Parts: sequence; C-alpha cells; structure tokens
Amino acid sequence: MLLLHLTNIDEASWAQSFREALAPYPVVLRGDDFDPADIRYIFVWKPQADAFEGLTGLEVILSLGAGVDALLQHPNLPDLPIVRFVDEDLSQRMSDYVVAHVTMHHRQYTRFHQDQKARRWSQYYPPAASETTVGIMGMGVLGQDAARRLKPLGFSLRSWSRTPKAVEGVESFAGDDGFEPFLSGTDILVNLLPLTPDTKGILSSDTFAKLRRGNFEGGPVIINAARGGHQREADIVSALTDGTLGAASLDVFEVEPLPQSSPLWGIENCYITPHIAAISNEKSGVRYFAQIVRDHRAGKPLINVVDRQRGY
Ligand code: NDP
Ligand code: OXD
Repeated sequence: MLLLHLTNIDEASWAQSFREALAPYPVVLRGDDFDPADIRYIFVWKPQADAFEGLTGLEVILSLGAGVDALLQHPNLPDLPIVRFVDEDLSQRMSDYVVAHVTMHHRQYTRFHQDQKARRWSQYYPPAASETTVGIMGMGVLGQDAARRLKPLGFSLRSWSRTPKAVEGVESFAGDDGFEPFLSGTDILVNLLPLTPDTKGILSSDTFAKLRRGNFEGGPVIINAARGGHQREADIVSALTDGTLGAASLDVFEVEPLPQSSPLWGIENCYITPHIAAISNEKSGVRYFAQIVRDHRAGKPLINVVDRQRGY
C-alpha cells in the first residue's frame, strides 16, 4: 500500500493520479481507513513529526523533493532507503530558470534598466557570451542539464563538484583545492549544490570576494536556485550595496516565505522569485514514482537512492 503525506500540496489530486497509474495497487491518504502496518511506501513532502508512526511494514520512502536536506533532518526518520525525484521535466524547468537569469545578467539588464528609468541614452556593448564565464557549483543532474543548455549559447563554462567531472566543453574543478581556482575565473556563479553541512553558507562574503573582477561590467553575479541555507543573506545585502556583486538572482531564502522585513526586497539589483525555479510536476512525478513502486514490487533495484552519509 502507498501512503501520501504531502504538506501544502494538492494531496487528493496526486492520490487520484497515483491510483490511476498503479491500479489495482492500493493508494491512501492520511484521513483514510487503513492499517498503518500495511503501508510499504510513503510519498512525502515536508512530513510532520508523526508521519512515520506505526508504519512497521514500511520499505521505501519516496521524496517529492529533489533536495532531501529537510527530510534528512526529520526527527523520526526511519533507517530505510530514500528515493528522491530525478526527472527530465524538473531539469528542464530548472534550466529554464538558469538560462533566463544568466542571459539577463550577461546582457546587463540591471544597467540598462537603470538607464531607462533615468531616461539616459548610454551605449555600452555587453561582452560576447564566449567572453563571459558561467561557473556552476554542483554538477549533478541539474548542474549538468544547465551546462548542456548553456553550451549552445556560447558561454565559457566551468563547474565545481565534490569529484571531478568530464563533460565536454566544461572545465571541471573539484573539492576544496579546486574552489578558489574555480571562483577566480567565474563571472556569473550559479549554485545548484545540495544543502549539506559542507555546503551550508557557501554563498558568503569570502566566496564573493574570490570571484573574478574586472571582466564583467558592474561586478560578478550570483544565481542561487538551490537552497536558502547556502546563502548568508546579510553578506549578500552588503555585497550588492558595496559593489562586490553586480547583481543577484535568488529563488530560495534562509527563511521562506522571505519575511516582509528582509532588506533584499528593496535592493534594485536583487532579483527575487518565491522558490519556483523548478516545481515538481504531478504528471511526470506520478509517472516516475509509480514506476519506482512497480519495479520495486517486481524485485528490481531502486534508483536515485539518497546517500545518507554524503547527505544528498
Ligand atoms: P545531485 O545530487 O544530482 O548533484 C549534486 C552535485 O553537487 C554533485 O555534482 C555533487 O558532487 C555536488 N556536491 C555535493 N556536495 C559537494 C561539496 N561539498 N563540494 C562540491 N560539490 C558538491 O543534485 P541535483 O542536481 O538533482 O539537485 C541539486 C539541488 O537543487 C537539490 O539538492 C535541491 O536543493 C535544489 N533544487 C532546487 C529547486 C528549486 O525549485 N529551487 C528544485 C529542485 C532542486 P559529486 O557529483 O562529486 O557527488
Ligand atoms: C526540490 C525543490 O528540492 O522543489 O525539489 O526545492
């Protein structure tokens, strides 16, 4: 039996789609009449503290989120495999966000928008894409998809990950030793890392100061579409105001929703979206997780299982 436990999401609609995809396999919601011991799979998003209570026959946890940082902090998380969401549609949506913001900053949107507001005709020619280096932190499923879609636009690309990557047309940097060399040639920094104890607060004054300066009019830019815990917002406020950064695109925040009192709202070269860079789509989500359940019932190995030791 599959149990859905989704917070702030249309659970009933997902349950109906799962029922259609998995029939005759039973699918239940929290309020339904069922024996918790019969649950083999639980599909979760922001599960409450008692989410796993009584699920003595549980075999697999299915995470609607691609990022599992919050789930791994759950106080009563059973020691069972966690399958996270990995999906072409999700990758495409994330890359749409990344490409939109990279190209916007590359074409100096902030500067020209300021000129327009001031009714100022001031010609300036942005550098060619090939003269602009986009550095992607996190070269996993989403980072590699973003690189693949940025490449035909002509940007110089580099990546930073835990282990080195061989991706054609992308210069690879890895580990602590590779971090500074990676930053020192980066004009637009894109964060697609998972949030772990090692990556917490990585978007800090220290990091911003190491980005390449002088190549990109207005200063280097950051784009964070991963997790709010990666960024030190006080450092971003300072860097955007004192010119260390030319601009920032932020989809995620230390506290979500971003409080009304945050100074980030009022900073002109800060581009805020409310954690919508890549929303998990019901149709492709149900297709993916229904296949996981079917394969597991048939004795096939699970895919995209979270490594709890690494934290992603
Ligand atoms: P993956 O697990 O596929 O990739 C993670 C990448 O980060 C890997 O390349 C990994 O290196 C690298 N990495 C991890 N730890 C370190 C470290 N300490 N130092 C350097 N590199 C490191 O994740 P996804 O690409 O699927 O997703 C990334 C994140 O995007 C998610 O965790 C989630 O937080 C966020 N996300 C945000 C969404 C939004 O709407 N804003 C939507 C979906 C996801 P290696 O390859 O060597 O292991
Ligand atoms: C995710 C997210 O991790 O939506 O999937 O942030």
